[in-house]
Amino acid sequence: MRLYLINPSNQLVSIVNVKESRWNRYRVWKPLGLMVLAGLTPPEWEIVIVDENLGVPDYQAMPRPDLVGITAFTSQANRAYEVATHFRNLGVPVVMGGIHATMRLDEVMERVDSVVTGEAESIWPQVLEDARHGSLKRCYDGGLAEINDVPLARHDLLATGYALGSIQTTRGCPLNCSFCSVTAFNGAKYRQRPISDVVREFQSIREKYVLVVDDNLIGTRPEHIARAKDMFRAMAQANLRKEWIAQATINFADDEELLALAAKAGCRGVFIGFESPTPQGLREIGKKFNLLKSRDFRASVRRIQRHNILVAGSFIIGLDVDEPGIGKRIAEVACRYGLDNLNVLFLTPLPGTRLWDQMTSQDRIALDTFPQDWKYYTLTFPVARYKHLSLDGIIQEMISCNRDFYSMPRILRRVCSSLWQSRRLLFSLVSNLSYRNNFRLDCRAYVEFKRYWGNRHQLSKAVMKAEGLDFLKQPIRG
Ligand code: B12
Ligand code: SF4
Repeated sequence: MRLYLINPSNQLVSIVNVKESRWNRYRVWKPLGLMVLAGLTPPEWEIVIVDENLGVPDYQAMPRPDLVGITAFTSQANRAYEVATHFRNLGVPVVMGGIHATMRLDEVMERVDSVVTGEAESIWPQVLEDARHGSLKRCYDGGLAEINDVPLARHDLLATGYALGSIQTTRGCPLNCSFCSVTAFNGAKYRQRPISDVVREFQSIREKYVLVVDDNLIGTRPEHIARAKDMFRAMAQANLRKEWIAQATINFADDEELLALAAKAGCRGVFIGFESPTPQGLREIGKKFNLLKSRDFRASVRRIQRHNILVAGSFIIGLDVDEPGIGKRIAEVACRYGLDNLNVLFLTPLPGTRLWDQMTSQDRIALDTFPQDWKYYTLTFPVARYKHLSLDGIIQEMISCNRDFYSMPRILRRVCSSLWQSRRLLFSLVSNLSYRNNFRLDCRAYVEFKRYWGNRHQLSKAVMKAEGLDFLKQPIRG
């Protein structure tokens, strides 16, 4: 039995576009969900994982599979449906799973043979068994997995072509920020994998550099942090010789012992969501956590960096509190905090989030012809109507923010400061140049996006006028 597991591409996502920018080789993450599925698959299946981010293969020339499994984030849904159609036309059954399938079950069911919602650990062997007997059900629900049942991912199946390996050590996040799908998909309960599994899986990764994909590496409560420390101790003791980066919340900075252990275990960088430069913004998205104890962000960032760990920060543009000038303000704050990298995204309503419900009820989703418009749900395009910012306005804010933060003099200053403070010079240089280059690609993409948006707007205005419904929509500025 032959199984293809496919990660569809979205050419509009500049960070996975390796052909456009060689720096992206250091930013393409492996499709870990498919490697975990492969780990759950019995040996009688011959498995091929296709990651279209590394190039779209000639499917016609490949041997006919018995089953195709497709994963997709929302931004990959369009391409997922194209791939599904290709195989279904050949009579090959197609199963789709992952976050988009879970949040848009009806849409996905119309386009594939079978859908798996939720985490797959408890259900995938059953799906394969049914496929073998030609009796696939239309829908399966995996719910939330027992964390001890998460298998070791099959790193051997994607052994070449990547600069970085990846691993997951925890699932879920209790914080439930309004724009984020993690709590809706992986649950509010923070689940930690057995430390021995994590160490064994690290040992099976060939790459020296690894991305820990956890949404919240250390969790929020004392017992989570105690377990994170134990995990770091075990990693150091196993002498893994890996260097890794991870995502964490700002409380990572609050415990010197934790930082020292993380650095000893190979932590070289953390990606932290700061989200908004104002307390009002943080309250709007429900990230009250960042406001605790009247936190000094500059001091927190510095504490992390003292352990030779780089800090990349993420912010959002387009909150209801954001007014013209927000782009420059974010760049200024990011420099003041001393961030090594800045990643700014447009506020984007993703299906399944509280923000989605709110924007839908307020009729503020501007690109809402689905599934076609999903390709723009990459967080790098403004797909909604923003309170104080027009389409042109919000794009200009993004450009001015990136232009400020990634100007060559500022990059040089940051790289020199990493050298001076003995942080990772090469990491700092590569990541800054990569972000600068993606900013250039994104600027090109905005031109095309505005054309697409303009056509869509004209069309919908004409249809509504013809139907006498134009009073229903608020005017879209821009
Ligand atoms: C790593 C990661 C990335 C990597 C991608 C790596 C890759 N190729 O997979 C990078 C950095 C490139 C990335 C990019 C983006 N990401 Co991202 N990313 C993640 C992150 C942190 C972890 C994903 C992961 O590896 N999880 C571990 C694996 C084991 O879990 P899993 O993939 O969910 O798989 C399980 C189930 O879903 C299921 N399953 C999955 N696929 C399939 C397929 C079949 C057939 C079956 C049966 C089951 C099944 O089984 C698996 C085992 O239980 C998630 C957050 C999260 N917790 O999921 C966000 C997340 C998926 N990303 C998100 C977003 C928005 C993006 C971007 C659009 C924007 C951005 N800049 O971040 C881009 C777009 C990428 C694109 N190509 O279009 C959102 C997606 C929301 C949505 N509705 O789509 C998430 C949920 C984060 C969030 N804050 O909401 N991301
Ligand atoms: S943004 Fe981060 S902290 Fe907030 S819910 Fe998502 S994973 Fe948790």
